[in-house]
Amino acid sequence: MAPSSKRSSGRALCVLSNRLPFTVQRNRGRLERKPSTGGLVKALEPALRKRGGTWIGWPGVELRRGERIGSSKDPYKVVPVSLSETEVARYYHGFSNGTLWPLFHSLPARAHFDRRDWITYEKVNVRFAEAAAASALESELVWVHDYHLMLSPHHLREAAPDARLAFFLHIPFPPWDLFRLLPWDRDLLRGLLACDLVGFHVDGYVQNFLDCVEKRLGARVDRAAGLVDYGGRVVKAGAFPLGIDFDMFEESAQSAPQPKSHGAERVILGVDRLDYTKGIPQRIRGLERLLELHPRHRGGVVLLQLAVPSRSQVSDYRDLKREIDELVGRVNGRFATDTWSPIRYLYRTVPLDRLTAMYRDADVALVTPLRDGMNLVAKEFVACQVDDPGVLVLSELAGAASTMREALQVNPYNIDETAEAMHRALTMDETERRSRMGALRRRERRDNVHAWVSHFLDESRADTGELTPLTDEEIGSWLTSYLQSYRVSLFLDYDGTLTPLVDHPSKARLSDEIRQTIAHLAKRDDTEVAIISGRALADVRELVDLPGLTYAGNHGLEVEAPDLPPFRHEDAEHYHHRVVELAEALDEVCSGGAWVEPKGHTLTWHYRAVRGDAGALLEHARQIIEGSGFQAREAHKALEARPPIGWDKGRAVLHVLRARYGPGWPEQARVIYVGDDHTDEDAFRQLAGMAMTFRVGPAETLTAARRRLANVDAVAAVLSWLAKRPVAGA
Ligand code: ADQ
Repeated sequence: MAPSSKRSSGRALCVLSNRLPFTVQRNRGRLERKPSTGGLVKALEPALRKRGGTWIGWPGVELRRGERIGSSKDPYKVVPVSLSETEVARYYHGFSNGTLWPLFHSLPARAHFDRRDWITYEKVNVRFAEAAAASALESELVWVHDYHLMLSPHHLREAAPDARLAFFLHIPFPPWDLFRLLPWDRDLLRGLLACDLVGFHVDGYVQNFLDCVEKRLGARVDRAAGLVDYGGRVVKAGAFPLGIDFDMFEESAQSAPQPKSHGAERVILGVDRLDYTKGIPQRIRGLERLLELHPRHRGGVVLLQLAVPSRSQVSDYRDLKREIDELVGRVNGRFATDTWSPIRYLYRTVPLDRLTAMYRDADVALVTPLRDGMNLVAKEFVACQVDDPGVLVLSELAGAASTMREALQVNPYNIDETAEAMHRALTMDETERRSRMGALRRRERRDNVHAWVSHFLDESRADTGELTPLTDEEIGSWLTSYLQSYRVSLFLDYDGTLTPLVDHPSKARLSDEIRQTIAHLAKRDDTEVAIISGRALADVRELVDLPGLTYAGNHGLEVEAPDLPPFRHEDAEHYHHRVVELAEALDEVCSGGAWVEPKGHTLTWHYRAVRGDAGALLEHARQIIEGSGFQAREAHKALEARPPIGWDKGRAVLHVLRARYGPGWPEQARVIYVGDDHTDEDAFRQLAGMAMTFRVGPAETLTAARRRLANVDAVAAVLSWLAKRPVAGA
């Protein structure tokens, strides 16, 4: 996608979600819309209608060429993203529901990891981003929803660098030890960090996310403020607990038909999608235990369990259905009498007025998921408690538990505890029921879904804020235990690391502060400093102009160090004259500001000054370089032509370390490498596990470095910390 940078100041909203606000079905060749009843759609729709905008999503059917589903009567634009059957299988059932759903719900044994699912997931995410790119420029905000679309923000950011992007995750964000199981964990984090604002239901998920960002990407985070410094761009992460349309549920419960007769049975209600995260089998066992522990409830209590059919194409879900059928049969078989059976199980969707009547008339709601992002059923039950109040038994592993404190909270895996909570709920006196339910209702009425939308949109408009500047204490927390009292061997790239990137290499000058710090470091007996650059050695030596340093030029093909014999890679010599020929051949791509910098054994073709799309020119230059027998490597707005001799900055660093300290160098010195470029990635990879590596600057590319530093100022702070550290062995 070609980048564009204009941003609209209008108030239009662009929503991206897996599903559109309605499902399309093909009925005798004609497309028909069925509105979605989900609470989220009900909340987002008015916001979109008010502000105008676009909703982008999968319509639920594969559209044929030229088929349209938008209508001129739509209050906002509807953009369908059509998916083929295979794409639905791999992106939706495969990666979204077969990998992310179980893993994010802390059930890793159920997650499968299939590279083909991943590839399709990425492809579909790119397609969503492409569909949104045009609207992004006209919108005040692009709001991406849920785990199906975690990569889209990254692709959107590339297409519309100045767009305001936000994401909300409706399921839990898992702790680092689970998240790291995912082979593509870094890609997902990078996807989300392309946003300005990333929202979760509760603070626990925010902290898990920040933990993963820090540990996996080495980005700086401010946990208290919920900020991430991702290569100099600040991203805000926050908790926005979702609410429901309280008034709608309350009114429906008030007007729903009253039961014909109030039976003698007390009702414990369960309402769920049929999903293994919802803990339905555990709940049935809980009821069985209740009847064992407290026989007085036999004949007097019934568990009414509603289950909406869900994802029935997936075998795990079919197995679950079978398991529940068998359990219901077993428990009913064990306790039923001529006139009573303990479980009534309905496997279907029920219309709203029946659902709200059931909520209203239930004595106890049993909401015991094994893990749940939020859980709206708990909130809907509370909103419908308009008469004699019942009691909510709630899993402490649902996001809802963090605010619904007055519920009776249980660990859903603890069957005895669940049984005792049911008993307590069934025997609770009215005064206690009223005070618990009163508090729950007041909170849900106030923190309803409309408040949630406003809160999220307000936050997306607010200034993201800044992280506090890097402190010595923070740098110390990264380096002290690694360095101990070893000597330090420090390798520093030049352009973009020690100096900001500028429009011409000749303008990249060291600041006095950094020069003095490096000079100071070089004078220490326990520190060796090397400057390792893609520039010619003589060039970089002249620019830094400090004694006592090691200089490596041409990505390490030539090295000069105060204590070592000079090094020239022997095969590189053969390429000297060929560089001159290549420079001439590249003449034809030196137009519109592009130019060639011959550097002895290597050469750089720069295109920073080319206006507009340089894609075709870049491709042509690459062909010339590769056609001349050189390797072409991307650098910042440049292509590097290097001899194909298997030598890079990583190998050069290892050469220096071995030459200086011998093969046992890891026992002699601690290595720190700081760089900002693709060419530094070679060193990050070679040194993995044997050095502290820092990647400087904008973060859209993934890195093998251990940590990120935002800019040259952050590098200066690290150098200054190193210069001030106590002398080794003192
Ligand atoms: P879900 O996993 O779908 O949502 P939940 O929040 O409980 O879970 O919502 C289920 C919805 O389905 C409720 O609105 C409920 O009324 C409805 N429903 C269930 N059974 C029904 C039946 N038999 N008939 C009719 N309606 C029925 C995901 C996350 C949650 C998060 C929501 C919103 O998994 O944790 O709360 O998104 O962010």
